[in-house]
Formats: sequence, C-alpha cells, structure tokens
Amino acid sequence: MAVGSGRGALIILEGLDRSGKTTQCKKLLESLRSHQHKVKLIKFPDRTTETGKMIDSYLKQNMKIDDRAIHLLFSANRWEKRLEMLKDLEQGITLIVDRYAFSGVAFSSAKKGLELEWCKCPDRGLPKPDLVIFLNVSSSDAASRGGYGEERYENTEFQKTVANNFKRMWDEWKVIDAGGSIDDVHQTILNYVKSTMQSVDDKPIGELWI
Ligand code: DGP
Ligand code: NA
Ligand code: NA
Repeated sequence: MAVGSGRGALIILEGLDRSGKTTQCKKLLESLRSHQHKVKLIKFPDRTTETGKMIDSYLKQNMKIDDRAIHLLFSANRWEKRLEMLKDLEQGITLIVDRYAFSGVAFSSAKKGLELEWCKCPDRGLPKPDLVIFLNVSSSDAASRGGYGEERYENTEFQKTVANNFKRMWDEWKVIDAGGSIDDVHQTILNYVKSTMQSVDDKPIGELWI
C-alpha cells in the first residue's frame, strides 16, 4: 500500500461497554504506526474539554442532567472536534475513533421517550466514516469482563437495549465477533482497515447521515 497518497480514512470502532473496543483501538494504532502509516487515535466522549468534563461527571453519577440535554452535550463534544478531524484527514492522517455518533444514538435512544430518529438529528452533518467496525459481544459476556457497573449505563438491562439499538443501524457495518482471541479480532479488524485505507484515495469526505 502506498504510504502518504490521498486522504486519510475515517475509521470508527463501536461496541458495547467492555467489548474490548479500547484495547483493539490501541492495537490497531500500534500496528498501523509500525508500518509507517500516519494515524491518530481519537476517543469520544473526549472527557478533557469543557463539555467533556460535564459528561464525565454525568457518567460518574456526580451530576444529574436532563436526558435530552446530555444527548446534545455528547453531540457537541463531537462537533467541537470536527474541523481538526477534517484537517487531519485531508493531510493524509487516518483517524481511528473509539465511539462516535452511533453510540450517541444507541445509548440515548435506550432511554424512555427518546426516539432513534430524534437522537440522530444533532449529529447530522458530522464527518461520515469510511468504515464502521462493530465489536459484537453478548451483554452477559460483556458483564463478565471486569469493572462493569461503575458508571452510568453499565448494567445488563440497559446494555441489552443499547445492543438492540446498535443492530437497527448496523446494516453497512463490519460486525465482528469480539468473543475471539485479542489477536484474532485484531487481525480481522486490520484487514478491513487496510482495504478501506487503500480505497479512500481522494474521495470526498461524506456527511452523516446521508
Ligand atoms: P466510554 O468512555 O467509551 O466508556 O464511554 C462512556 C459511556 O458513555 C459509555 O457507556 C457509552 C456512553 N456514550 C458514548 N457516547 C454517547 C453519546 O453520545 N450519548 C450517550 N447518551 N451516551 C454515550
Ligand atoms: Na464505559
Ligand atoms: Na427510547
């Protein structure tokens, strides 16, 4: 694969809490870097910005925020990275993104009274991914992996609803069985990512959800 030709690819990894997503993002970053690709890792929510700090205290259950208001804050947290993301992509940097608008829709629409279509609206117009990888793990398997239950949303019932919401969006995604070994899952992801990186060339970056 030619290094440095064309724009970077926008790669999203999605999945339930404890699906191994963060581990896989890091392995993917290391792997691509070791082959001299220009690549960066981004994580949403970005808890370091002002909106991110509010989201962080909401998730840690230190603060109550109205369901729709927090939905908009999560979206704002993505919007504030948009220009930087576009600039990186145009400069040939591939972005690996740990969660994106799909998490926004899947988690928020798991709440009573929040419809999927309503939840999609605020993220409309964000850079559209070239590839979405979904790490599929049963919610009971996810729960048996360590550390579950510390933050808001981290309970089996809620995660089941979230899983169903993700399924309503996953037609065009690469759905990977995350129950395999870390290395097997990594190889599968790497193959999809490499072929996406080869295919983006100078194709214009799309916009969600069109
Ligand atoms: P993480 O830092 O990846 O563990 O994500 C924090 C939690 O927030 C996780 O349970 C998923 C959830 N989440 C991520 N993005 C959004 C969003 O846009 N809206 C809502 N409601 N929840 C989100
Ligand atoms: Na989490
Ligand atoms: Na709902």
